[in-house]
Amino acid sequence: MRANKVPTEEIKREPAAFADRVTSDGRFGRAAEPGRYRLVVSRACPWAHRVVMVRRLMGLEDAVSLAVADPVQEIIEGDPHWVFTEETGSPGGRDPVLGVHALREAYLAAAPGYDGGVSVPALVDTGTGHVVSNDYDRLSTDMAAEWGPLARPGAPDLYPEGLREEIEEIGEGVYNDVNNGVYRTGFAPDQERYDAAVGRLFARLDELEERLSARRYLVGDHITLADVRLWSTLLRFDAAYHGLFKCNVRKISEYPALWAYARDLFQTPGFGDTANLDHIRAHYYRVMTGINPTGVVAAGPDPRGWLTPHYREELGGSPFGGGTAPGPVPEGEQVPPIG
Ligand SMILES: N[C@@H](CCC(=O)N[C@@H](CS)C(=O)NCC(=O)O)C(=O)O
Repeated sequence: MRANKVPTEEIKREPAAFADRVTSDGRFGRAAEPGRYRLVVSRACPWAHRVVMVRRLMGLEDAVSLAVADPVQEIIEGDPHWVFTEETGSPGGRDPVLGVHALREAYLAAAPGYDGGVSVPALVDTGTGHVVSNDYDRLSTDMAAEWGPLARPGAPDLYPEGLREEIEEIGEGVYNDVNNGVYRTGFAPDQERYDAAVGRLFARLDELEERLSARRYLVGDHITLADVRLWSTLLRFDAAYHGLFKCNVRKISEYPALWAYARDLFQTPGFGDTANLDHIRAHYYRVMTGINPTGVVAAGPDPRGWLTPHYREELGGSPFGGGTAPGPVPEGEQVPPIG
């Protein structure tokens, strides 16, 4: 998909080009030595956001550092590219640790001549400057389940062994119809494919609405990866997908249970304190000129709705199970508060 081109075919996603696995014991080749890896993200990107949330929920901030790209990609050789800029906190327009302006430099360092997509999230080895993984799903599950010894005391079990099957089963429908469904809807090349995608999206949201009417979290009775995966799309829905992607049968704020669930998580440490709605709006509306040629950014909705009471405690469950909430967001990683 090229965000700045008018879509002519259905969106296709390729397998991740770099998929080295990093675990605390290094059993797949790379060990998660503290300070060795840098996670490059955009606050706008829902796939990167999952890894940002897992990193924070697990307390891996000291183990793996964070580089935040400008939400508005720069056009380099005709394609939008993630870059570091002064405006978004990178002095001289370079990431201070990796020394690069464009993320693609780390891709090219790892694979000279590489001409595939350059995406976030990307895990970069600070020793070599090489990207080692842009596999967002593996990065989030591995950080949740394989970085244990580096995690904070009280970190939740986001991927409990006994619930993995259910998490993956829910995740498949959420991925196809919601996470990727909003992109299939927004980049539909014709009416027929739009109708199919938008129909599946709202059928799945209706089903999730019912499920979440009776239970606080998607699987089990505390936060799991299933919630992280769904929430990153819910956060962006009314601000970007509803208007720009024509996902406008309903807003999330018109679904009583889904909206209360989304607010509950927003107000839980690890979720809302990693959310930047300005970056989200700027990225989607300004970069996706194939479907928004003027690049004009929509103003709404009023973000203060995220802070209203949700009353979801009444359903039972507790966000961190036997664990505890993460502490304050580290200096330099704060997002602008709402309101
Ligand atoms: N690369 C992954 C997902 C990550 C992703 O799509 N990231 C977007 C931002 S939300 C990106 O970096 N796109 C730039 C590109 O692929 O050229 C996939 O397609 O499965």
